[in-house]
Amino acid sequence: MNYQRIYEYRFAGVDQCAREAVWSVIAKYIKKLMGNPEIILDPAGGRGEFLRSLPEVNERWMVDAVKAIDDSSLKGIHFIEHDIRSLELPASYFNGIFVSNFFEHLDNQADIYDLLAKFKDSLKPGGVISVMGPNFKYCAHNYFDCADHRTPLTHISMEELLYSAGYNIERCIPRFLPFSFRGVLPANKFFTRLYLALPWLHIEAMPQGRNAQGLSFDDIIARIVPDTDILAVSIMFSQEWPLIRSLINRIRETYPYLTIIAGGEHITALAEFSLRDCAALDFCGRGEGENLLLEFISAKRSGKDVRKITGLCYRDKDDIIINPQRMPLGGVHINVVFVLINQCGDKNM
Ligand code: B12
Repeated sequence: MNYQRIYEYRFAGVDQCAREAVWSVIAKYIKKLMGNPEIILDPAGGRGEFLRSLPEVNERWMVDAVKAIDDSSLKGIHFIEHDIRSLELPASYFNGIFVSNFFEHLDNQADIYDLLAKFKDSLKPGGVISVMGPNFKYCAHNYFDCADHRTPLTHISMEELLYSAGYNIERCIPRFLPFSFRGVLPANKFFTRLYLALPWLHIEAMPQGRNAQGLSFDDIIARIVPDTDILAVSIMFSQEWPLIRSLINRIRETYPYLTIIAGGEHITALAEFSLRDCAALDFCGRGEGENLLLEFISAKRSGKDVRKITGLCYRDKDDIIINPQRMPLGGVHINVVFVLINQCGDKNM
């Protein structure tokens, strides 16, 4: 297949300057999502729009079977003209790999899996892969309008492939951008920035096809006052645990020294499991939290030992210690309900 002529035909009406302007916004957004990696590989770089938008990155590696741009545009980028599938990559080397619009071109899922496993070996421990591409779930009617698209992929099948190749899924955005460069909407830097800045347009997707609407993780984290020392998380329903676990992990990355304590019905039922399942979680509080949390905060703030607090669960090396549960508070619940009703009444009047 003559890819050169395919792309010439496909992008005939697309202004390359507008394309690059849009990429400059997307690239910075993605780099931040990936945790600002220092050494990045783009294994199917095309015209290099992603890496060329990130001159501040220490080391930029780009691979492509066809060299589509001249040497002067590739300044500062380590370019290798090769089919990525047969190229030997350095082991444990990259902090980040960004794969854009590539996997759908491979023959089948097995080939994608092999490549993902190969990328995993070339990532440093803690490295991040970010995969972007057309989502068959949302553009099935024109997915195969591209003559070089072979394998249908959705955000869910991509998650399965990534997970089976040994990655943990931190974040999935099923509709990252609403348009393609030859779609009906204009490829415009201003619209792209606006879209990415409006979190309520995004849907946070979780493993196994679950979606979570509302504030994105970034926006929740941005609302944490930077000098916070204790963060209390409430988890009522167990089906929310995978989402909240990812959020707690993300909060921990941003605030490594924050004390994180969780409570609620899920935690009361599964405190040990939750502590084992989420290394970023420091403490769990079982049962009613009113007095437990007060005792916990005052002990922490006055430098006292929190381990004796009734209802608290914590790690002790490899063990999880579950303190006895607290007695219920009794009448307080009635008062709480009464106050809530009053507040609702005031609001509605
Ligand atoms: C009201 C309620 C609902 C309402 C929720 C309305 C809302 N959004 O607030 C509705 C009807 C929508 C609902 C639906 C469901 N519910 Co319901 N629901 C309840 C119920 C009866 C009361 C929850 C409540 O508000 N309690 C009052 C508050 C103040 O208590 P609390 O949240 O537990 O918090 C206290 C402690 O847990 C602790 N605490 C809380 N957070 C924190 C944080 C920290 C750091 C600490 C230290 C302590 C702490 O202190 C608080 C004060 O004492 C509970 C049963 C119960 N008795 O608790 C079930 C319960 C929460 N529901 C349950 C279930 C299963 C469901 C459904 C899945 C049912 C279904 N099959 O559809 C759905 C799920 C809905 C969803 N969004 O996903 C289960 C959850 C079990 C689990 N492990 O997941 C419960 C526990 C009932 C049960 N025993 O089966 N539910």
